[in-house]
Amino acid sequence: MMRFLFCAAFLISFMQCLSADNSYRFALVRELSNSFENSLKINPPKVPIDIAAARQQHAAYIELLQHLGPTVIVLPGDDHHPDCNFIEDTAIVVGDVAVISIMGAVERQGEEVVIEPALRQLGLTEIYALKKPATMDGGDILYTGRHLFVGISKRTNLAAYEQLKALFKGCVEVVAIPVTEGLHLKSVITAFDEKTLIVADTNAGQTVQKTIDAKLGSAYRFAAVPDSIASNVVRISETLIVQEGFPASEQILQKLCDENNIQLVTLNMSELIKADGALTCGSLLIP
Ligand code: CIR
Repeated sequence: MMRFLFCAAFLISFMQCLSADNSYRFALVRELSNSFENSLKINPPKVPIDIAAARQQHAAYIELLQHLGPTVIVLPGDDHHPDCNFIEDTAIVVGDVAVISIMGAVERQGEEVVIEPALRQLGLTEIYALKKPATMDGGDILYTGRHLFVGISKRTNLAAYEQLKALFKGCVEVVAIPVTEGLHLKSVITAFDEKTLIVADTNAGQTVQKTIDAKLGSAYRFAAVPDSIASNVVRISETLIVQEGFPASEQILQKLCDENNIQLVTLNMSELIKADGALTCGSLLIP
């Protein structure tokens, strides 16, 4: 039985404060739906999605995660939910605590049903459910190890922020960040490490960076990349996964990796990008 957030703050206050290292025990992923071509899209792609290529790219992503250490659990796809492979949006896992989303797009609501039992099977016991009127997509939640940023976007609302703030009180500072353009907070910013964020050098990215600086002083260093899509990276242990095909951004990220002894690996996700998917959205990483 999942706990609802209104009674959760008391329970969680017994937990130890949360720390982030970049290793993960598990990665939950989900097969592409047979209806993936009907996935939600901000703009229709100029060239339609090549479904066979999308499947190959998705498979390569899963193979890379396996190679980097986490045990990967592949949940079956759901033909009623064309976006189901974007599993990041269905929940967040911070330390030992999971929160199941009420996703901001009604078309996607229901994808989360299989997530709670899957997390339980992996041994998680602190699993909470957001309560209406909150809506949240995991793509709006960025945990840096020091702060939990909550993008307030078309998909994630202030009620979700308030509930997360109550849940994590005393464990981690929860910070609201307005997202003025694009889909999610993590469409323009992700973490390289606890102190360094990778941000898109675009209006939306600069606005987010200014908000973080205004709220937290100089708590973070920023590495700005010219391509929005390249600001969404996945860091697992000593490896950084970045999008293939964005050389100017890759050069900046390669330098950052070299300075920190991190291996950079590229993945071509062109067909998933057409459905507004980035790199983080394909997995739910469990520390
Ligand atoms: C959607 O619009 O919900 C999907 N087509 C894309 C979701 C991408 N999710 C993410 O980056 N976290």
